[in-house]
Amino acid sequence: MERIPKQKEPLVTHIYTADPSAHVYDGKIYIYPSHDTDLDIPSNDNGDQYMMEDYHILSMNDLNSPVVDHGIALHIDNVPWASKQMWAPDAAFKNNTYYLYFPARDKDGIFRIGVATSKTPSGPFTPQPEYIKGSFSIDPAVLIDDDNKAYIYFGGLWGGQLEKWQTGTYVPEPPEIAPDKPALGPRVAELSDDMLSFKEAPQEISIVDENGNPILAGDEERRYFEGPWVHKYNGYYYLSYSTGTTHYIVYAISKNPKGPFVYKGRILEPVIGWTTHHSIVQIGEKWYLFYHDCSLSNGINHKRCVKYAELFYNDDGTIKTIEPYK
Ligand code: FUB
Repeated sequence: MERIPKQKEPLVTHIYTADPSAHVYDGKIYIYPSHDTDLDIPSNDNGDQYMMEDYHILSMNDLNSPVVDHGIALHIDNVPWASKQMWAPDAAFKNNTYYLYFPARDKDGIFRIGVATSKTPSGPFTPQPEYIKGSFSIDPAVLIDDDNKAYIYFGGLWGGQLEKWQTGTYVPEPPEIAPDKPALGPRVAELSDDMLSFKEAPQEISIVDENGNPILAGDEERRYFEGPWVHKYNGYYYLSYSTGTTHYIVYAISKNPKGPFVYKGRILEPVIGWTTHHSIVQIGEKWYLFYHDCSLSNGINHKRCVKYAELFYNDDGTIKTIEPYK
């Protein structure tokens, strides 16, 4: 299925897509989204309605070209350790190889992160037989830094199970975090040179306000919920993420890939649907936000569509907030 893309319109309409991770490889734009199912499942806070089974990779020669759907790049039936829910993926290129990082529940129902490889950016991808040792929770995003070190960021609350890992091991019913305590942060780990394992134990990222005080769990307009993405601009690392319950994409910056990150502001106002999830990519001289909403299904939370919009910086490096429907 092909169409001419237009800003703020669904990139494709023949399948439901979400959680877009956009990259430029060999001068072409590749989008690694979740592939939402067309099943009628009631929504709950555990995310049981997000029953995705495979990934389709989309590409465009440029933003004025038709979108190509490359078909199934990886199916859960071929991932030995996974049982269900192939959630938001990301891709990376290193060692002459393309890597697809993806979360799924293991056979015990615990979210883990797997990796699959391909010689081409559109796949198909061959999964490693086991999930990445020491991985947990959801929403992997990989940054390859200018010195060629690779970092994986991940973590998501509620259905994403991040609260269950506060002690470093899985606790099925963890105590609630009080609103006046620091919010949980996403996790980061440097990846091994072969990109298939963690080089170190993941560490929690601290997100602080302009005075250096941690963003608190009760500060739902700014606290981390899920969907981390890190890009670099003018020597700063920009960590952007979803605030979940308040439905914003916000960002914080740092001089260090592991933080602490200082909260700066909003990138995207709420979209139609509960979740909001994005990536930020430079294409030529311009910057773009890829995101999703539920407009294609008239608001059904687990039937989403990927869109994009140009992203603008102010002179001081802050990002102008995008209104999705203006
Ligand atoms: O697509 C399933 C989940 O919904 C993702 O992992 C979250 O980021 C949210 O978009």
